[in-house]
Amino acid sequence: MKSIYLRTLAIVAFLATASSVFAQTGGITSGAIYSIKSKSNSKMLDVTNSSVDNGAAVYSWADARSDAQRWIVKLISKNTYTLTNVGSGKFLHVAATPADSVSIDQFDDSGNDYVKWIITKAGSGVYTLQSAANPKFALNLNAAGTADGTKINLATVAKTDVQKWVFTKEKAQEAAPSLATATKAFNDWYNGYKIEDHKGFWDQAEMMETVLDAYEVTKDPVYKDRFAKLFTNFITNHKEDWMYNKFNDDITWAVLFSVRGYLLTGNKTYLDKAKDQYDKMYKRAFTNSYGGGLIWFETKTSKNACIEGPAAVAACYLAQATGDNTYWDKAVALYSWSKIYLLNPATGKVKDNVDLNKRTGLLRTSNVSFTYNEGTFLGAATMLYKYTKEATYLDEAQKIAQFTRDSIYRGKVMNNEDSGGDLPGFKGIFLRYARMYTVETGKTDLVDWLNLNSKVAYNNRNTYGIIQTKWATRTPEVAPVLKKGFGPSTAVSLFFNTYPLKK
Ligand code: 7K2
Repeated sequence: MKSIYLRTLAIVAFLATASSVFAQTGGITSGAIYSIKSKSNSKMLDVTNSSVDNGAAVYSWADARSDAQRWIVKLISKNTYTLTNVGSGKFLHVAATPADSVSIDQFDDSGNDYVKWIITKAGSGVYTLQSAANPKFALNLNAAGTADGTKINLATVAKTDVQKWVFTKEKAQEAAPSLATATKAFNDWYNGYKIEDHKGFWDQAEMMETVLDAYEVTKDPVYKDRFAKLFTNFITNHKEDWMYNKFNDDITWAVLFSVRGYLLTGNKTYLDKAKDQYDKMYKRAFTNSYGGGLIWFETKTSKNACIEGPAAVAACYLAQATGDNTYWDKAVALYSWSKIYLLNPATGKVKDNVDLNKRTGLLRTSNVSFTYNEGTFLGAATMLYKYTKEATYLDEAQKIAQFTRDSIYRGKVMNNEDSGGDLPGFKGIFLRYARMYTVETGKTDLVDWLNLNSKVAYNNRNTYGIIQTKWATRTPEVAPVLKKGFGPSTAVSLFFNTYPLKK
């Protein structure tokens, strides 16, 4: 999807034509894009967390080549300019009546002097910026800070390095979501975390699904080859028979990469594995307690959305792959049972699990909902709609999609599920089914929201190109290390599952 990139170019072209009547500050091309670096700490003038909101603070951060660190500099009158952030389209803005220590943020174009800056040359490529609202005050790096996140504010004009800014002209670059940004993010993640050396079970299974997502949308054989290696490694690490693992959900996540692997490549080895392990899992997991459904962990009593949802989806895929209609029966039964305890069809909320209250003997349903469960039920509803043509499934799929967007995130960028071993990887699972829902039903209600998530997440990458699972928070400058790639895989899933979607 090229539209955001083209929009940036269009803004640049528009701004470039508007200016030439006034005297320009030497070396500044009106309408061009610049990165702006503090001469004091060599870090970038950057919008906090790549926010697209009015009032977001501007601070100083390591150069990650993010569009949140690039500014379109436009001449307004003699030596006076506005600076528009490329990531957000908002203006560099004085947050209150100019005075010492007043904050700098971004805001809509007010047209007044609070968004205007007098730019003066202070050396080769080096400039000072005084506020047009009161030129006694200049753009200033607070307390000569060197840490990422050092505040930018106003201070009384002083000709020191904390008020000197190095301007570098930059070319427009692609914004996410696009194939190019997805590919870059994939490589930085996959190589940075050495995903092929990772020995995990369910987290590895879901990262393998992300590799399949990349293959499914690009058809690039490089991903097929990577998946083949990952599959071989998985068997080496976890043996041919996975039943030693008592988590029924773990088996099912691995069945998902196996059956999808078959459907996308035609490799029969993957299908044989999927069928064998699914059938064994189902046999040990199904019980009649609470009227049906699958037990999450062999020796526990709870029935969890994280097994019912994936098992319903896997059954749909197995039915498609084998032509054996009893898998459809299983999918319908698991979904129908889940509607009693876990999926609220009126709101689209998927609750985490149902369990026995050991004291009262009554059932107790947890009230918490996670993105991965919203995702697998979105997938199951979509696949069962396609199979049965019953509009109820479509209606429920739409409710689930909208619940996730509106009730969990209020239409904002997804910025949670960051703590604990498992949670950081959940959102990547949701995204795969968000694409399935959009492509298979033609419903476009998620598309704008997913594009927003992609753009902000990509602009929040660190200098290693890594994006942590909190997509609305700038990724700290920590070198990727082995075994922590699950959280950062979610942005890769986000990009590949979003860029093909059209409104
Ligand atoms: O309690 C379950 C589930 O209901 C809940 O949503 C999540 C998050 O935690 C577990 S599921 C995570 C498991 C995935 N399979 C392998 C296990 O190691 C892991 O606990 O609270």
